Amino acid sequence: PIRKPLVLSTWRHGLAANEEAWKQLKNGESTLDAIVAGVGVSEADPNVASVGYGGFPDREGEVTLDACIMDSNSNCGSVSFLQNIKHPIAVAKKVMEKTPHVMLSGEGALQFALSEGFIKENLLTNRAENAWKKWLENSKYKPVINIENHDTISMLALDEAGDLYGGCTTSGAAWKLHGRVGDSPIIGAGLFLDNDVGAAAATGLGEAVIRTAGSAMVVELMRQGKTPMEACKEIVERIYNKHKNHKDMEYLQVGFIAINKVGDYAGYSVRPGFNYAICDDEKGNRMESALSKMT
Ligand code: SD4
Repeated sequence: PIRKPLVLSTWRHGLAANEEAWKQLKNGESTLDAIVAGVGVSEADPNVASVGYGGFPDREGEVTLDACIMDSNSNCGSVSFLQNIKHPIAVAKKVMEKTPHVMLSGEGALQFALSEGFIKENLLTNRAENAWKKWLENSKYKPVINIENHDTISMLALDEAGDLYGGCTTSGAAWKLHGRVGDSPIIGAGLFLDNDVGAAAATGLGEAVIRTAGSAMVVELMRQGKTPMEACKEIVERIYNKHKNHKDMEYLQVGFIAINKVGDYAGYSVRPGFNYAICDDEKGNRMESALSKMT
């Protein structure tokens, strides 16, 4: 039997995101709206330091946001380098639905959001500002594994109709250069799905995911018959091999989640410490730990 509906989200804050998405699905909302509302919980949570409100800023002290969304017809929308808007995932959905484009960036993305009725807000919390000031004392860009390059919320859903949807949203790597865009708003890198095959999403050091077209590759391996676990593992191993002599290796962490059309799912990461939240009818909403390449 096909395990559906099924909602999978990265990291522990994925639990609250799944819970909201699940509620929306059971209320008969569209799967796309369920994803927007689900990851929107993390975006609005000041304690989640790498998504939306409360996200750690770049080295200039600016919170800049990346997000994207994709539906079962391969429609997609994305925003990158967006500032002062609490729910970039909702803006990404509008880009998909209301413009002839896939991606809007920076000031243009902000103007579009404002024209759609979004409100400009300060997203830098005292906690994030204090963390930034502390970072300024040494000002080294060396992300702390599983902390400063994690917390992106990526959510994948297989709905009652058997269709796949996905979204992800992040404030990106803490202390990045102003203007830096990660993998999360890039369709094929931070998120990809093909409704004939499966869906995949990434978290971790975006540079490494972009270099390897991570999520698109995971989906392509599933097309070739690999299970979500086999596909995630192979791409994580590829990323590890490509980076083992790379300057980024010192702080490299990447994790993928993936689901296929029958509701098999998996998570796999370069280093230990990655986990994800999974919600289905059989066992409810719970955390599972990903296997990893390194120990
Ligand atoms: C980025 N991939 O901007 C994001 C950060 C992240 O979990 O995933 N955090 O590189």
